Amino acid sequence: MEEQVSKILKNALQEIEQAKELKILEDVKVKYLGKKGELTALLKMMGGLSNEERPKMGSLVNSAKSEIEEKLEVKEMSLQSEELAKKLESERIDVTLPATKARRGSKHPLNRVIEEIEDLFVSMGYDVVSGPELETDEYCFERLNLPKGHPARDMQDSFYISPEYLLRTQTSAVQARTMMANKEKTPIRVIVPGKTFRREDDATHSHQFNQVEGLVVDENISFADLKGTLEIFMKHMLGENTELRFRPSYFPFTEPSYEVDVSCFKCGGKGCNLCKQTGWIELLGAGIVHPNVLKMNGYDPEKYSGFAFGTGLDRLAMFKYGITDIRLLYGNDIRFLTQFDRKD
Ligand code: 2NM
Repeated sequence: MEEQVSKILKNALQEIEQAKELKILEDVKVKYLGKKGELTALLKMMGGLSNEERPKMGSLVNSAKSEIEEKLEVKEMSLQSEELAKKLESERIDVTLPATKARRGSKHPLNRVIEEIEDLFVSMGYDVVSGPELETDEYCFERLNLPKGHPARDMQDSFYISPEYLLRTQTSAVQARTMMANKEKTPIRVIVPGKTFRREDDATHSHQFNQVEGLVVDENISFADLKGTLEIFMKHMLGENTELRFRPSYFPFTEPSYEVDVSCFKCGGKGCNLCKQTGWIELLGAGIVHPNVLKMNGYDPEKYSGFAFGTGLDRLAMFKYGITDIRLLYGNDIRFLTQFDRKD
């Protein structure tokens, strides 16, 4: 029986030593120490031994048992840490790998220009106002001193929805609305950026385009205020060296009226292909608000005067960024749009 114990012990220790996985180690444990295990069987046989033999064999079997238990525990711990290390290795994440690139959108050149203009005028105390794109004949024409029969109201040039409603041909309708809505008839300083619509479509004209118009109404407003304001505006947009030239013109809502040219920012006024050798580029319309317009919108022309101006944002953006075809602004071509994704 002694031999049997040492044989079992030897086998058990060897199998424990060779176990490569926790599962196999568990099988070994059951094989020797389980209810039907080999060592357990020996313990059960103790009853049949003589009184002299029993203590000796008992201590022999028990010490074999504790040696096996001890080795099992040591092996179990080493297998556990081995398996954990393997798991950690296989599930490792390399935090230094480059991340999937987030695709950032870019600001449309028209919006860049609009925001730049808004920031400038807000800094001078103006409000930014918007209004409906579908306008009434009353606000688009009547209140702007374009009575029925005026050639600018021609069906050929505008998108009429009904005899009364049309897509606005200029944002001035919003200025009329601003004057009418101001019940106290206090001074006004507004700019109105927005979409406008006309029945034309070629390389330099789109049926839809963007405008910004400005209106100031106060006491003692003069041409000097208009001139200074437009100078600040254009120098800010196109560079400090920009010069302005006012040419007499005609608009029904202003008197006197002007076409305003800026010195060519490509050649500095010497003459080039951009300014068609003239040194000047026509960019704005402007004037002193017609007394009829003030009167029709509730302002007393004896007390108040005002100036107004308007410019095409598409044209301004094209000059500022050197864009040669207006249709690029509305084509949604990502190769075009991403070129403006940087500080100027
Ligand atoms: C322009 C040119 C000249 C203009 C006039 C008005 C209003 F409402 F006061 F009558 N708003 N905008 C105006 C004047 C617009 O655009 C080329």
